[in-house]
Amino acid sequence: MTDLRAQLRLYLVTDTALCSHHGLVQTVQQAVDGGVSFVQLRAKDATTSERVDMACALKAALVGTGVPLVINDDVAAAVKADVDGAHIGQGDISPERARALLGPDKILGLSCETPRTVQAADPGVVDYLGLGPVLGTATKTDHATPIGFDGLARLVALTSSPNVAIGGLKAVHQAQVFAAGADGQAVVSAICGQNDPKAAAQEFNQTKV
Ligand code: TZP
Ligand code: MG
Repeated sequence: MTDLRAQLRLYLVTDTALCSHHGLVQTVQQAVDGGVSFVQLRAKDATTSERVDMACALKAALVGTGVPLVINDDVAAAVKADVDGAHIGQGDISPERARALLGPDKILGLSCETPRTVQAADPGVVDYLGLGPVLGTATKTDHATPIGFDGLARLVALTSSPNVAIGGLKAVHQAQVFAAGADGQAVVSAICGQNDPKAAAQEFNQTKV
């Protein structure tokens, strides 16, 4: 059985503008070569049909890597593209509805920013939690107040679900992320916005500390 906690170790979230330098597929391919272990297609301004096209291209590029691909916000696109799953936020469709659409075997991730939302997440419905934002970030302009590494540790302590920290994280933060007890680190600009996405991914020494 695949170990989701291990797959969450270095989680890449794509950003259409930041990936434009090398192109989406090349950026992701290079990042996976550098050690990225999970990919989320996040294309905020795209239509469902555009997301399906992007996801199909990414899915083809990821064949044989064992790296899961999920789509942010758009469960319909995830179903249509038949990727590994979807990631939703508190303002998206409910986890129960997302699970019903995805079926039992796909991966469902849920963003949680507060103790209340972490405690409300049903491990029978949701496979993993995205926790944050840990630090401030320019990548997501409407993010909630950063929780810091102490806040991250408090959220991690409230859940037995696999989880990944997100928000303003760079390779230099890896020790603090793992010290807080998170299973992994989700990044956008630390990899997508870099000239060499493979080298940027390699900077994340993937030894759990
Ligand atoms: N959700 C919370 S913060 C964030 C998302 C998608 C953006 C993180 O971007 P970066 O560039 O890794 O700080
Ligand atoms: Mg969302």
